[in-house]
Amino acid sequence: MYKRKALVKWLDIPENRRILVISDIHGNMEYLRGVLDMAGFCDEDALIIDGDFIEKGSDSLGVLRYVMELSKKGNVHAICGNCDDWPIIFKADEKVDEQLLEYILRKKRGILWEMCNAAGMDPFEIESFTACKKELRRIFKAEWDFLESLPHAIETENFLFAHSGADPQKPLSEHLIQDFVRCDHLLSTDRSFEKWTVVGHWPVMLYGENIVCANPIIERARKIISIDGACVLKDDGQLNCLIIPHKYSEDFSWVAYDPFPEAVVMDDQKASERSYYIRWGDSRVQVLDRSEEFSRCRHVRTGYEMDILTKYLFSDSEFTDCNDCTDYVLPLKEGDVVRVVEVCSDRYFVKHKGISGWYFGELR
Ligand SMILES: [Mn+2]
Repeated sequence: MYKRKALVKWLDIPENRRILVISDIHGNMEYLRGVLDMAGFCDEDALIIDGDFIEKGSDSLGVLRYVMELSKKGNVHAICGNCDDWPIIFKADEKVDEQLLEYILRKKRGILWEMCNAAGMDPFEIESFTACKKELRRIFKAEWDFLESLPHAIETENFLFAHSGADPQKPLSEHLIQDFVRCDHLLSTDRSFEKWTVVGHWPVMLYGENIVCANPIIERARKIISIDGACVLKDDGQLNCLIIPHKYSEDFSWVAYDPFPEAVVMDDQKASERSYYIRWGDSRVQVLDRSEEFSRCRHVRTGYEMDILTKYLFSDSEFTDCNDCTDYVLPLKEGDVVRVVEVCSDRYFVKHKGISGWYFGELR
């Protein structure tokens, strides 16, 4: 499905314009508006939407239309991610259509689910998705045309923007779509680039073994900037916006949006000496002692023991998967400003400068 030739667009950005880069919005309008606001986005900026702006969240259609609206002014440029490549369904046969309908009914969200509902169709009443998709193609012509027109990478003098990566051994003109949208954990590969390569796709906290950090990772030696803060995907995720002062600058900064309330730390706290981050895909735990608020659990693969919020356990069984979690106790000083993700009876789960962890003191 991704073995087609990719579309690479050369972009002339006027000098002295800021370049803002956001990736993996995943249908979350609140985070998108929030981060644009924080960045002070205006018509004088160039804005790159680095793929995966729809799907997974609850407002794919809203975000798609908002990005389309922004794109009309000529300074906003969206790129196709693996979650935006839906026009491919019009090349699929009836067998695939059946699987698509199953997918829609199972997820109960995403662009197709939302389009069906917006068109007044009850997805559960659909008999043939083959007929349905033809209807959707007709009703949402502008949206489909826009998705179909998206490039898979944008190149400038010093930058390459692509959803997940690129192959430095290959000329850009020979890249397939999969080279740009399906390059998982780029930072774990040995790739390095001549031009700054800005990607999303792989939530940045997944590069951490023991500590959960949602901030962009800038690897100067390899010229890779990885910015996916896992908005929608992780409860404590954030939407990052990379700020490049102008097209020849390497003086990068960023802002991040999440909706968590701010509070001020009242007691000093030392970092825990050890910690672990249990994440999706490797989250099987054995529950050793279950109680109402927290349960003592052993991570099956590593044997690491920690307390996990009982509501983060996916089932009542002794062996279960769980939501992403960590036992890291943050180093904090009185007066530090934190963002409060979870309020518990004797502790808080907070974020401090993008890093998630526990705080056992008082907040004001
Ligand atoms: Mn992706």
